[in-house]
Amino acid sequence: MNGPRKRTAVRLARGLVTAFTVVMSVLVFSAGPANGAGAISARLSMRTTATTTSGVVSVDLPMSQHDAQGYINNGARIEVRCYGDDYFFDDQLFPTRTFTRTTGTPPSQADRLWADQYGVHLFTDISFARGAEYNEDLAPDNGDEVYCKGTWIDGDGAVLSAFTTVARGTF
Ligand SMILES: [Ca+2]
Ligand SMILES: [Ca+2]
Ligand SMILES: [Ca+2]
Repeated sequence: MNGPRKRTAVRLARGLVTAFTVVMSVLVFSAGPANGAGAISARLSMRTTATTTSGVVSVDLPMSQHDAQGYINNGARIEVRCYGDDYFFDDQLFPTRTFTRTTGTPPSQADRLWADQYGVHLFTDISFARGAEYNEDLAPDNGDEVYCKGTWIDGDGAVLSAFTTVARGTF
């Protein structure tokens, strides 16, 4: 190989090394925590039949599907607590429910914790007999006010929480 062509080849090789280094840097950066959980939202809808009251709670954390699946695989969980809204003290209506990657495996359809292109999602339908746990004000003509809190705890212990709005009815 003569002089100029050899220098061109060396420049090309250096260029390839530089390009490879840049790509590796981007990959390492995107694998870090910068793109993880930063926001959380929670919603509640109450449904009643003559005999049953159920609280349908959903919790969402927007992030990439890659991060969402990574968090779930590494032990992230979502805890759901529901409260009766009162003037002085909002008592918790039933023990804390915890949802993990094993939640919602068949045959359960009522509880699902999953990752998709929009982030991490929880859906759960928590039912009790009507007049039982969700009946937080006991006088016969007292309606009930229920809200829930969704708490995200990732595998490293980082916590994010969100409250739902208050649902009102005779639960
Ligand atoms: Ca109340
Ligand atoms: Ca109450
Ligand atoms: Ca009541």
